[in-house]
Amino acid sequence: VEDNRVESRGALVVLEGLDRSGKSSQCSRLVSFLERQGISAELWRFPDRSTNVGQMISAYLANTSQLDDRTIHLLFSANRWEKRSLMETKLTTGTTLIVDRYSYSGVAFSSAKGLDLEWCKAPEIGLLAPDVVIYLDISPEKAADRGGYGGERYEKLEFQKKVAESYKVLYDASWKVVDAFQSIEDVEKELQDIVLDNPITSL
Ligand code: DGP
Ligand code: NA
Ligand code: NA
Repeated sequence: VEDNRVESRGALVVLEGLDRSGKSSQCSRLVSFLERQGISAELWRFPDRSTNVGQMISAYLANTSQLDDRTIHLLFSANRWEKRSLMETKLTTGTTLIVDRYSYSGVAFSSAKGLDLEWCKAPEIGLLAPDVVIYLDISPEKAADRGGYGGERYEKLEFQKKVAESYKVLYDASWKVVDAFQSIEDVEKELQDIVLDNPITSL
């Protein structure tokens, strides 16, 4: 049997949302689903704590190091930049990337601290543009009720409220918004439909 599939690039699919919106588990479910469909897919996440820059970010989030707001902003951005070329290689060789947080987190979390929005966006310019942005929508109160805030720096209701406001400012009509307060299975199904509806990952 001849394999007639055209060698095509993968899609860059980004999931965004508040802490405890369910992003991480939905990202892994989505990758498994795509693999079952015969689509080459990988789960990526930012911050990628495995690099030297990522370890600085991790220490900052754990409150074991203190950094100036602009300094940590640029480190988060650098963490995406250091992965850019590998990301591009994966996409051009046909692997779809499901990415748990990206530039929107960078801008939403830092502007929630009061940093200027345009200043926050600047270091993100030139990173690869997502094909699909999915926002897992949950109110800060409901996310907090889920429990399991791990005690990292940003995992506090008052701050998450500000992040939610920042995401509203960043929102644009191309985003797919999914109600993250549904059952895990319902969210999962919506994500599958969104990704299969995209021209790059459609079968
Ligand atoms: P996570 O590993 O997805 O739980 O992310 C760790 C925390 O860091 C989480 O509270 C979200 C936040 N975060 C993720 N990306 C960025 C970023 O680029 N900038 C800032 N300031 N915070 C970020
Ligand atoms: Na977190
Ligand atoms: Na992340």
